[in-house]
Amino acid sequence: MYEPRPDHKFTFGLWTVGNVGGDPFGGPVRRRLSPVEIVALLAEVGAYGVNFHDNDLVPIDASWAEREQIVSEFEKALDETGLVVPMATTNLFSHPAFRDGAFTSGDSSVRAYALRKTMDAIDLGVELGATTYVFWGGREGVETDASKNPVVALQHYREAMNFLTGYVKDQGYDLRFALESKPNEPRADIYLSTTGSMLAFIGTLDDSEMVGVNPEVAHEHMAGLNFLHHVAQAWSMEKLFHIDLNDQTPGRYDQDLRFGSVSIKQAFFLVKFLEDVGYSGSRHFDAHAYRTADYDDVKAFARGCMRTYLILKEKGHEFNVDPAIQALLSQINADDGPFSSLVGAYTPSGAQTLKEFEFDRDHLGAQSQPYEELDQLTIDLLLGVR
Ligand code: GLT
Ligand code: MN
Ligand code: MN
Repeated sequence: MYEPRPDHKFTFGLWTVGNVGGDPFGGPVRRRLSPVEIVALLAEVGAYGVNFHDNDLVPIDASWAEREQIVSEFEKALDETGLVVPMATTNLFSHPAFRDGAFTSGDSSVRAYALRKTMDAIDLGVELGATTYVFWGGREGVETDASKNPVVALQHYREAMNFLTGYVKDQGYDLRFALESKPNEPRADIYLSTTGSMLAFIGTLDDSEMVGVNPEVAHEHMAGLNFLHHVAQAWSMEKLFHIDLNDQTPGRYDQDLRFGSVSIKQAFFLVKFLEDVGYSGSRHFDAHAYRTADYDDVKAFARGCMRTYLILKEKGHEFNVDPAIQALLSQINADDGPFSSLVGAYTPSGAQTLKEFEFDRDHLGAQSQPYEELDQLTIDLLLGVR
């Protein structure tokens, strides 16, 4: 019942199950797997697709001949397993050249190299089938605001996006961009720190119809924000092009934990939302296993991400057909008041009616809602006692 299938669109990055368990206080604890080995691992656990940064697949110093060899071996592994590549992205954060930003660097040579690296990586992603291209600007930020004018930095960011949508159109690629925000880490402060900031920024781009967002659970949680609300805003603006699922305790370092392993209730409402609205894109798990894991446990981690999603999907269905929950929701959302037709679109007569009406605010303030009862029913359902 909770077995992953291709139509569930579960994907992982090469960097996720391939994470070798290093952290700022200790080195790798797992052997580095080759991209072909990672494809085999993902096929074994039942994933649909695999995503990558350019340098997860092709080392930054590889020759063209080496690139061609790597790509052909990777394609063979994809053919043999049936895995697909729905998304690709660029590593614009590891090399010291990007230590003070890539697209927002004050140095036009760094910005030029970032564009060149991204064009090459877009070519690579498209060659392997990607139709979504993620931009996570991990180094696009500051430690001190003495260093840069944030208006100028954002203008450079905008120019880079405009340049790159121009490139994609010129090449005739079927590719959309998905911008991913994060409040901090690795920079002290990263520009465009929330999904809402990204949505506003997209509206200022030349080819804004080609650009949406890739919200990540952990990144809104790090900022102590409600992830579902950001996803819902993106969805309502038709900008939810991709999503990164994982988990995170608010206020801590970037944990990238197994999906649903910390915030079950938030994960439940997120999955229910994605399923209820009919989101049809990838469910990408941008997470990694604990440092204590070996590769058997990494498989348990990957299976766990997908299993929890499918359990929560089932719970969402149960919520939608639960008679007691639905009766409460009908009661809560019933709007039989005389104003329901008046408060939508502005009309002069509607405005006049509102201005003349004697509102009984004490009566309005005396209306209570059974949200405690509703929430406890939700908890009972999630804990499996309904
Ligand atoms: C990195 C980051 C993620 C991004 C990846 C794409 S790389 O792991 O923490 O949130 O989605 O660049
Ligand atoms: Mn993250
Ligand atoms: Mn991510």
